[in-house]
Amino acid sequence: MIVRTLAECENSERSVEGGNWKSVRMLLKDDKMGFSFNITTIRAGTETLIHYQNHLESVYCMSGNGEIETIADGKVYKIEAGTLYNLDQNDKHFLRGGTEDMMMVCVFNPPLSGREVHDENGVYPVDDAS
Ligand code: 9YT
Repeated sequence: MIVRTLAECENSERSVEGGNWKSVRMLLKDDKMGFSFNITTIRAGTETLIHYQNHLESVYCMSGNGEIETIADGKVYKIEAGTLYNLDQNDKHFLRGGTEDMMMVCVFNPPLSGREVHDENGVYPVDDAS
C-alpha cells in the first residue's frame, strides 16, 4: 500500500517548478503502478506549448479556468472545474491559464520518472531505463 498526502509531497523533491506551472508528483515510475499521478497548478494568464510525443496524458480540472488549443486543427476547448481532456493522439497543443490558476490532476502513461520539465518543443524525454 502506498499512502501519501499532497502536503508532504509539496515539501519534497516531488514538487517540480516549471515556470508557467508547478507539478507535485505524487506517484512516479518507481512506484510501479504503470502510470504517474500529479497535481499540477497552471498559472493564470500563461501560455505553454506542450507536445508529449512519448506519453499519453489525461488531465482533470478541479478548479480555475483556461483553455487548450490543439495545433493540428486549431480547435479551442474551454477548461473549467469538472473538465477532463485526454491527449490520446499525443496532441501538440497550447495550454492557457485563464483568469484564475487551474488546479489539475494529471495522469501520464508511461509514468514520469521524476524531475521532467518541457524541452524547447514542449516534450518530456522518454525514460528507457527499466
Ligand atoms: C497539464 C500539463 O501537462 N501541465 C504541465 C505539467 C505536467 N502536468 C506535469 O509534469 O505534471
